[in-house]
Amino acid sequence: MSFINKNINESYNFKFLIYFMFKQIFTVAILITVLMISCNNSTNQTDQNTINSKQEKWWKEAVVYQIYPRSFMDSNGDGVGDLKGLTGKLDYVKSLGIDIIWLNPIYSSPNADNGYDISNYDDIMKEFGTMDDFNVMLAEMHKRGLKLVMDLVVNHCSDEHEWFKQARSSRTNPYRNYFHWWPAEKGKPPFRPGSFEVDGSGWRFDSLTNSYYLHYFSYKQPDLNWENPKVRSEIFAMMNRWFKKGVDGFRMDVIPFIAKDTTFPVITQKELDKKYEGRWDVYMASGPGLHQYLREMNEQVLSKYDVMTLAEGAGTTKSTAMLLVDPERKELDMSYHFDGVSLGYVPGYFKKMNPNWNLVDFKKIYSDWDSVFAEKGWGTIYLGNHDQPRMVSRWGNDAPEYREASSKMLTTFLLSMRGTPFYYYGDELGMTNIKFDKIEDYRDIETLAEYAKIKNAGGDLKQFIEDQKTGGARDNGRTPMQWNAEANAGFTTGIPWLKVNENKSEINVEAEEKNDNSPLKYFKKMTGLRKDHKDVLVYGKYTLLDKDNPDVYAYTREANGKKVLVLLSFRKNGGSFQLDKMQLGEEWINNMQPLQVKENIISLKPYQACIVELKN
Ligand code: TEU
Ligand code: CA
Repeated sequence: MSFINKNINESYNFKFLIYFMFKQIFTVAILITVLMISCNNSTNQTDQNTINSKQEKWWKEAVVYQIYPRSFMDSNGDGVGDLKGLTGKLDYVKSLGIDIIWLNPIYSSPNADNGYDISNYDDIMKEFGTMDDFNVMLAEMHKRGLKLVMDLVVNHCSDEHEWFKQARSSRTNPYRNYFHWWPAEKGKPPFRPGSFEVDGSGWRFDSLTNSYYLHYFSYKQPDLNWENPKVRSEIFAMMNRWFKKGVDGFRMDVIPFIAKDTTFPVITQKELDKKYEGRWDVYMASGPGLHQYLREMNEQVLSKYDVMTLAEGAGTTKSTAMLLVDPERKELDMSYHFDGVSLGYVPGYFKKMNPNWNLVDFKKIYSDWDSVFAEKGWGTIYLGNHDQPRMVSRWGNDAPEYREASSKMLTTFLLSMRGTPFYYYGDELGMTNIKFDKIEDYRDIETLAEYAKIKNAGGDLKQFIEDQKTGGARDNGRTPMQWNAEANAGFTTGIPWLKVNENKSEINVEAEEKNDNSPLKYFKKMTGLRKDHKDVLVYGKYTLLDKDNPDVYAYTREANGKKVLVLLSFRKNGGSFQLDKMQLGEEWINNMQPLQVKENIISLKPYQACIVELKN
């Protein structure tokens, strides 16, 4: 019995031992598994976090092509570009390798400021066509996989908009409060600048109701009162209507200007200098309501669609830009700054460009802005648009021997930086400033107003005309697209609304399609490269190298163990770059082969640009 018992006991003990061992192993295994899962989870969590903050989005990977519709293609010979004309050119646009078209305003407008003065947000400008033309155009874009971003101009409308006609009719009209008024019995309103006005004032006296109204731009562009909830809901409803039609986003004109201090305090120059670096655009914008308005907009409109939004960042700075685009704040997606395009102006003159602008400062601006969005948010990059002269004339060199090289170099820059590139129509051809010799050739309200100001002050008008040739005159960037070498560059059979550049005989789509070395072909290569290497060229980390080099802009982009060196000569004397321990690998692109390397020094030819892989 005992034996049996013993046996039983022993066998019991043995079984227990086995059971115990298994249990231990099992527990340890479970513990390890649990630990592993939790570890894994936490790495997943961090990965998730970094992915979240750098979340991939179609609008981050896109190249945006900006079209100034007035100047792209005229279909009916009235000298003004139109929607039908544009629709007919969509195969060309698609062939560029771009993804999104941003169209300047095409809504009904009396055109005091070429569509930035809207008289009806729900209709198409007569000169541009009809709503049917719009529907066809949008369908044709979508058919080709192109998205459409419209311009949203809601800081102001036109004085010919029904809202303003009503508002000005009497002080008790229900629309009165859609705008900002200053009753004349209170005396003159405190100074606010009005761009595009010869007297420089942002207030205009309206005798009908013995009041002044506010207009940050011309008197034909009265500012809307965003403090009025009715204004906000009208605008949100209008945006919803356009999104329901299928548009893919909005570029928001001077959006920080919608919120301002409407007690209109007097500000001294000293205060302006001290608190706002002397910048009116900062002082007049980004008022307390701004982020509330944008969050409402996001909630009531933007969050309902997969769309892209871009703040034209007038009045924002590096420290306030993130407030607009931090994804967690649920406002907008991207913004664009003016620091880059404001560089090099001679103080005290209207957009007079210093020909010896400083490349070191240029690099610092773009590098600092890259770091603003390094962890979250997303930036943009551009060198030209409808408010700027042509990029090759301003930042490159439009002399015949350097024009092609320097425009390719600038294209390399724009398409190899982090941030969504905004590329202006015609820059792919290397189109240049038109450099008008007489004021009669200009059409732009801004240039005409500045000219009149100088004339009234008895200033140097000749000098002004000279300065506008390289500096800022906006019409330099608005001349008709150069399709071929024929009369009016194939843009119109009539008289173009703005003169066509004489250099159309060499600089045009037809000629550049035939030439494998043209800026046009180069642009297509660059859009392809950005797509093929989106990990590095879109999302990759950016690092500035050799920051004090006065001639060369050098940086690396890297991701997932891959790293490239971007070298850009911004000067007609070329420039050099010290490789140190860097080992060059495969060349991705080069606007002027070969790359000269001797004893670890790369010598760049004038305006040479290349992207080359680094082995270490
Ligand atoms: O421009 C905004 C702006 O800040 C302008 O003052 C711009 O800096 C100016 O054109 C530079 O000379 C936007 C539009 O892009 C512009 O075309 C409009 O004229 C303006 O708003 C008013 O809507
Ligand atoms: Ca037309």
